[in-house]
Amino acid sequence: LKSISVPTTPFDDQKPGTSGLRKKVKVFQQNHYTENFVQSIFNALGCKVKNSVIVVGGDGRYYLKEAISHIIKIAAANQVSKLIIGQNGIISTPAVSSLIRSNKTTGGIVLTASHNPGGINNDFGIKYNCENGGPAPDNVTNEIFELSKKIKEFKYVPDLKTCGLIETIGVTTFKVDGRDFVVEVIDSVENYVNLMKDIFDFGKIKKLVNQPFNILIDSMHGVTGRYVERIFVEELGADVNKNVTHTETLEDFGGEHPDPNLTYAKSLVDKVKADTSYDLGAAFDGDGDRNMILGKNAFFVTPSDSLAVIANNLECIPYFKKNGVKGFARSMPTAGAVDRVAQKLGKEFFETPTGWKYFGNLMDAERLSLCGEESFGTGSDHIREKDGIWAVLAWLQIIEHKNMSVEEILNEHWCQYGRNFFTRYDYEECEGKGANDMMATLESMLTSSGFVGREFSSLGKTYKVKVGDNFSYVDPIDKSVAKNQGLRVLFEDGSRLVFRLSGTGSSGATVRLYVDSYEQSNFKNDAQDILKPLVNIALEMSQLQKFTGRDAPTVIT
Ligand code: VG1
Ligand code: CO
Repeated sequence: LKSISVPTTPFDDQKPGTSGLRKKVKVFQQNHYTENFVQSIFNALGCKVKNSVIVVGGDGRYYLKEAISHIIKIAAANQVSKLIIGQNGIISTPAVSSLIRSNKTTGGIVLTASHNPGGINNDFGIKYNCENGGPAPDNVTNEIFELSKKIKEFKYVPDLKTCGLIETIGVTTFKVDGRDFVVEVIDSVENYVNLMKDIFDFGKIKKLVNQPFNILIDSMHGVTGRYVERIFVEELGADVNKNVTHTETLEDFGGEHPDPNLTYAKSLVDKVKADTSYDLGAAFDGDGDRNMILGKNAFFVTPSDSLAVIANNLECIPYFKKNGVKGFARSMPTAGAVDRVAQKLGKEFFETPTGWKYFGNLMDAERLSLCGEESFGTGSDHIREKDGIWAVLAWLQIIEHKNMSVEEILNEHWCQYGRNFFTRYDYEECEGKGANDMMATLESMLTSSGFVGREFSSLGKTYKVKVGDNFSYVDPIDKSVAKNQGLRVLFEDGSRLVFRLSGTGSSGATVRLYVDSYEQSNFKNDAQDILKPLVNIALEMSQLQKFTGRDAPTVIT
């Protein structure tokens, strides 16, 4: 086979966001759009591409196969020596991370738009992960963007037949320009299942699941279906009819948002509420890196609390017994429950910008073992992505060890540490200008003299401003700086308001408002009630309704 060079013209909108390039499928389907971006990734890798090995996999959404076909033909022409591809192109995001690490590959290409809807009218995404298994850091994604704006040609092997190539497990070798080019199609789950067996005590979890401790695991028609069937049903003995649901991966996720929260995973919430025999409910997003944990009666565990509880109970998980526990971290908008655990256990603690890529350096430097985000992300240094199934297994291991219910574990935790009440309001797909103007106006107010010390009141509660800023982060390892990571208002009693614009949306602007406060009593109160005064203050301070025209959020978590 012979490679050719195809002349092309650049697109100006290929800037990767919080987690890769995410756009509507129809954008990726434009002539040369996908090819340009993939070639820009290889151009950014430079001399690392020749003889490289790259993992390729995605969450099963619409356009996956076409994208992989382009990737194969472009990789072959760029002298990549081998692609490791999941059967039918399917690999969860955490499993890609694991495969990169266990095969010591050059990197991986993850094809997902995560929790965004799929299908011909919805979203697709391409993300590059580096040799540590984590999302490429800002300097790499910036380089990819710069190159994408200047691209003049991409390399391609038009005659390489990709039809049927990734359907069966096995190795195919092609001769391209006189060199060997290998496509290895692998079982999507095996490597990941083995990793989980190394981390957890499956024997004990199996005993719990057969006790019977009744679980309901919802894959939301995303990529995790096959992982759930293999791990929970085959390995841990769960009942395929009673304990798992929506395990068939669909190109459009059944027409829903594959996002595990109280709004989009409502069918799980309703089922666990209606059937009180369920002791734990869990759901994952499209690509399998997010998780939601529910207890009996759909008792909701906030991701910020989930992280803190796992941090407080790591000793019952064999992986941490063996490797020890280094530091903890959370993203800035995540509520500070884990901070208190870190303090009590004498562990180093880090507060990073939103997005998993900021945890990788700390893990590689062996300063971080466990981290999480308020957006239903939890994970550890076993890989370099957040990991939904891992989080559920961690919870089951803890429940087995403590012999307590989910709610009892939370109550015990709050009694010991106090409770961080947290909520996030999302205003999805606002008009861009209004959202940007709101942020700019708010920023100038927050950073003006006289803002610190100002008092804001609502519903009989008054809060005094301690800090107002735009969060920036200096990576402790490589000293790189990430600026403009979210507007923060910190009050003297420890309560916080955070405003950010999403970096994963594919159209318009999504405003995220994060609100949290810390209480040492009234643990059983409803978070929405407790936080109402702060929410009112946030809306007033930002003039959100005036700028965006929205009088209510699209999602509350
Ligand atoms: C969102 C979340 C962030 C998460 C990111 C990727 O980003 O807020 O915490 O890391 O999605 O998650 P943003 O910029 O839209 O707020 V996923 O599950 O894509 O991998
Ligand atoms: Co995801």
